[in-house]
Amino acid sequence: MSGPGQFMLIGEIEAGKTTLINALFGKDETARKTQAIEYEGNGMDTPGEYFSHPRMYSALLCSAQAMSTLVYVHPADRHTCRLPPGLLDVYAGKSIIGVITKTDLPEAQPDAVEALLRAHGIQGPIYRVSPNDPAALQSLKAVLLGVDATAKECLS
Ligand SMILES: Nc1nc2c(ncn2[C@@H]2O[C@H](COP(=O)(O)OP(=O)(O)OP(=O)(O)O)[C@@H](O)[C@H]2O)c(=O)[nH]1
Ligand SMILES: [Mg+2]
Repeated sequence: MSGPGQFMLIGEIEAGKTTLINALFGKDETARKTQAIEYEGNGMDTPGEYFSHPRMYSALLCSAQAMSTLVYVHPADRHTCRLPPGLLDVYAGKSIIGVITKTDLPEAQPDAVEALLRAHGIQGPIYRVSPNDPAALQSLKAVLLGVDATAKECLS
């Protein structure tokens, strides 16, 4: 079966990774702190510590090996980025995209954050999401989950 492939969410603690994966898969639950790698469909959620603590990079990169898409998740109200140059480019042939979360917050500055992500080497598409923007989520779903998932949702 050909599909969209596996994707992995990467980003700082409280970036909004679990909230995002829950929204992508229609899980109506409040995100709890992620303690270990968790799988949902073709997606992988990682604890922010794997990204924020350099000693955990090996775990992050080991898990990234089998993924076809690496999704760097960053909140719209955070103006620093700890993405080390080249961390996500260790493997050739992966799709690397950015997602800016929390665009609903009053202090959100998605344009500035997008520029920040570009400056840190994210060259692929950058999506902006928030809980009150279902259309934006739908576009991301099409990319990460593929059209089949969208069709399934329409039937339910
Ligand atoms: N306003 C707003 N809050 C959000 C959004 N996404 C996440 N949050 C909140 O941000 C906090 C952290 O969200 P999580 O999804 O747990 O973040 P995480 O990246 O999974 O964090 P770790 O598991 O610690 O790595 C929670 O209180 C969420 O409710 C968003 O788009 N808008
Ligand atoms: Mg989490």
